[in-house]
Amino acid sequence: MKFEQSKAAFERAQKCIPGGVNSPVRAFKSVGLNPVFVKKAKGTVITDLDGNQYIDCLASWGPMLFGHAHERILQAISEAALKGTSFGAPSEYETEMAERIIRMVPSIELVRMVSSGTEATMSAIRLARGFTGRESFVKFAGNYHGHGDSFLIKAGSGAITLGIPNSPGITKGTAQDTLMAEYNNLASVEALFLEKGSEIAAVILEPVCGNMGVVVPTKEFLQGLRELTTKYGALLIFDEVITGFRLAKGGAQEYFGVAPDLTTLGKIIGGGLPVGAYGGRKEIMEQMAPIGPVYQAGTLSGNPLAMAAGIAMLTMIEETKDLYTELERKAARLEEGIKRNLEETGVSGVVNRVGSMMTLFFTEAKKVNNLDEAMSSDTDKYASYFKQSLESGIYLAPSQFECLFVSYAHTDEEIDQIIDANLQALRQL
Ligand code: KE4
Repeated sequence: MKFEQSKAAFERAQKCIPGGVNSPVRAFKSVGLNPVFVKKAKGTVITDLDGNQYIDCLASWGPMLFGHAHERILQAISEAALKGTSFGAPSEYETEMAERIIRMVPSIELVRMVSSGTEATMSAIRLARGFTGRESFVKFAGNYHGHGDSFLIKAGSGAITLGIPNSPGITKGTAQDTLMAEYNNLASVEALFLEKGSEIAAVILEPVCGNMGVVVPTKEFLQGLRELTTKYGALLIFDEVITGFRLAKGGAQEYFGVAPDLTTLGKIIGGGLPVGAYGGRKEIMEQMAPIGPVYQAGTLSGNPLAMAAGIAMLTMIEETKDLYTELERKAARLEEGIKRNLEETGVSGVVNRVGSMMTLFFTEAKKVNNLDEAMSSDTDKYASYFKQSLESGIYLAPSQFECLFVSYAHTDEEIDQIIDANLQALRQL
């Protein structure tokens, strides 16, 4: 494959954008390559500036549940655009979107739209603090909840990928209110509550981790967090920016049968346009201005184009009766193929999967259930694997600590192509 056009585009971008990218993990730094610049994407196929084509396994980090540029989404956006692109005034698009989210996620009784997952999680923590009158909250090492100040402590995703889990610029005052626990280790949370229970406003987590790579919660872990937070009067917040509508219509909370007090959403609900949302129990959400004292606002919150795309996406989710069985079938086929390849080549690896999100960890460890075990992975090996996969026309996450996403649009033939490319890439290691 040739990458001349992307290389030139990257050089040009670096002259006017820090690192040439608007989000660090896109820079391909941890895989030691120049990023490919995308010319277009349709269905499961991405085409870069040099005309190289890839089967997409990144889904724009999650939103593309039905593949890129789906005609239903494009139609909805273009129809909405003809009526205006932003009003700064209420529109029924927002109400329709809110009604769908409430119908599909039973724990959500009221929901507020924002423009990114970061805004959703920042607002949810502020709300939890306002509702409880407490200042601290618990997060888990390796979880990523966007780039809000209080979250960039032992954060996952691009933060661990680039080796900056604790970002400069976060004040001591902010950091002291962020209490850190270990994922899948209920005792580490219990210890915090025993010591500071009356100060803890909330526990926030990815109900299935995507940002240290896929790490699956034990049932007892989620159930235990539900009981602990109820016991101490803290709120349980599920950050479902990745898992929302991906693992089930009602997200991870439906998949595992544990209901949080607040839920944050993003990615899929925007159909690729900038959207986030947070919602939950009425008595909590009614603390939000203008009816309550907790403030949050946004010029483009509930933007009509983003709402139209989201409504089309959620409508397709509700209409597609075999969506989750097909996602499960295709992803299981891929997982089995990768595990067969690991066996055949003798490469050490762990595959973690829930539904259509999975990660192949290049580790000698027998399991990956928390950040320490995820960090035992050989990132140089992942970089070689990524490069070989790209050359074979498979577009993966440019980081060991992210997900591979299967979409409803992937055909069985494409799944088999991904398995074949995986075998070639493992053989090169
Ligand atoms: P955004 O602000 O990027 O829309 O959402 C932040 C966020 C919040 N919560 C979870 C569980 C998330 O995964 C994210 C964002 N995910 C990363 C990739 N895993 C976004 C990719 C990027 O940073 O470019």
